[in-house]
Amino acid sequence: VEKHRWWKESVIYQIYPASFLDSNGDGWGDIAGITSKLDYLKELGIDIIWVSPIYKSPQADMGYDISDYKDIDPMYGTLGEVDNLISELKKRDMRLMMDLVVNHTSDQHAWFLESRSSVQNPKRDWYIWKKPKFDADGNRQPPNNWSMILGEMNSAWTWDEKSGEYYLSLFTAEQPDLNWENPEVRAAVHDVLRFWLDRGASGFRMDVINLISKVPSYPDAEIVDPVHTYQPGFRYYANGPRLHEYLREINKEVLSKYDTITVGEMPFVRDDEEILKVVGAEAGELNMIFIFELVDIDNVPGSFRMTWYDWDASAIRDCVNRWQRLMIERDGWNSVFCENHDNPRSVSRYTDDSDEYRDLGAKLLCLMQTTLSGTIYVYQGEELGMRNVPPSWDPEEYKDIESINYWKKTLSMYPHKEKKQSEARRILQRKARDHARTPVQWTSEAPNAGFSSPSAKPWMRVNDDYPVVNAAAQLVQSNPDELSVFQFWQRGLANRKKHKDVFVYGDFALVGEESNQVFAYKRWSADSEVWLVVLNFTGKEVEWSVPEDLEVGGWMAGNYSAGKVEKETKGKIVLKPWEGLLGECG
Ligand code: TEU
Repeated sequence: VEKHRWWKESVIYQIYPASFLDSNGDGWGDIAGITSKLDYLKELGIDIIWVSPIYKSPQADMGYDISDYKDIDPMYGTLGEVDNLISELKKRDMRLMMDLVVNHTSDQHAWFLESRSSVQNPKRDWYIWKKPKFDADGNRQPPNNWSMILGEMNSAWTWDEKSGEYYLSLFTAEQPDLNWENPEVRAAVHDVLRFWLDRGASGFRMDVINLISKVPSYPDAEIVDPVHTYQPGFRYYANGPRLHEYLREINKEVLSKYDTITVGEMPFVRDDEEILKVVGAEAGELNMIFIFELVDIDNVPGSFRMTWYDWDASAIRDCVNRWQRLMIERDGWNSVFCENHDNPRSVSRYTDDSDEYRDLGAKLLCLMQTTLSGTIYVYQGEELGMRNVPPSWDPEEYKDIESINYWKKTLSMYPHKEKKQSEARRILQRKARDHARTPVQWTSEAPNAGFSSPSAKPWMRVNDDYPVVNAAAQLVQSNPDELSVFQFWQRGLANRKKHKDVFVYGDFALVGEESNQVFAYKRWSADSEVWLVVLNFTGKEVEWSVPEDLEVGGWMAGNYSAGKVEKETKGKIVLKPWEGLLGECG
């Protein structure tokens, strides 16, 4: 693995600005709120913050629908406040990553308003417009059967009555896809990148960047779900024919002239060779990607998010193992993450978020992430072990456009079917994006947990558990024998940096028998000791045999203890529920 790259060793913290910290009491988080917490983040061990979109936006999809790439939405602040944020970051030797959303714009972006205004407009071709099709009965139909990603039962095409054509809108009707085939569009995007790099940003998280090239014939998708009219079409727009050309062009025109970090969000693609074209050391495209294997672990394969699929530790193990190999054996690079703003809370999803196990579960996941190769991304609140919203919340509390579309559609399709409705409720309780979007719980202060002033009404309801789960409680070490989740992350990140030859750049191998309960691996480098990580991904006591060829000198850390762990180092050991161990081997 190619060493000594700052973007490989850095730890990134994702901020979902609406829910991070509200400094002016309007119920929405803001840039000044972010700036006021930089010391907190520095203390945690963060080097870079990635801020989800703060540009001007009608907020149909919480800022992932941008109407001006070069201005800030007033609800978040001003360009001057971003400049101030950047200089405060620099003082602390930290950096800023912007969220670049250029597969689509808002339908209120000036480019789209022009494009929509008439078939002759010079910007018509900046978006993807197509004539309708007609069925045997003469009814108007969209150009193909692709379904919408954030409203999976609808068509991905939106009808424009005025010009008599459809435009492609893969995510929602308010997010028309840009036409990257048009060189003017690409030049306009390059210009946006330069604007932010010149202002002092250090790089970009690139939203669904692998969807920018579509198969030009726009074929119908195969039917995977006969109940619905529209079908997932990602075969025809994920890693499409010109993707690599476009990415290399971004590099040549812009990135190569700056010292940047780039991470491309890359859903729907699993092919190793295809991935290495993007993130291989010599690829010249992106530093790393977000691959969805781990966060899609509970989706029905081939489907979108609003489905449920059972999984166990072997699925985590296979996925992690594959990724560690791709990095280490083939000199690729990648990101390590369990959470973001599009997924439920990891402690609720991969472990047990009951009062008894929440703390242990969050630490188990921390132990795993901080001991894997890849650039680490911590999502706001993950360092506190924040959990999903309680099942008792009514679907009306959910604010995300995807959840709202899903719930409305369920009610309209099954108005009298209680069973269908409760199934849908159950899916929302497990999978909705809202779970990660509740306000960060800073203190135990009622009623807004320090996110906003007590008299404000937060844009989204605060999780009921804030009196127990909050940052203030976790920053103080009340009991020397016990670490909070925050402190456990702090230690994990520090240990990773101290031993970066092992944990960032080192070798990786699975350890022990194949198991659907325990996931164990070892890490080492040319001139280091071997480290052993053992993770019990069940809520039961499990017996595990230390392999005979591993001489474990001692267990240096574990999620049940603040210091050295007293446990056998040879033969059969008993792992407690959700126990994770880090051992040093001779
Ligand atoms: O998400 C892209 C995306 O494809 C997934 O979140 C998708 O919804 C999921 O895989 C379906 O199973 C990005 C942003 O992170 C998200 O917040 C935006 O809504 C979306 O793009 C559109 O910009």
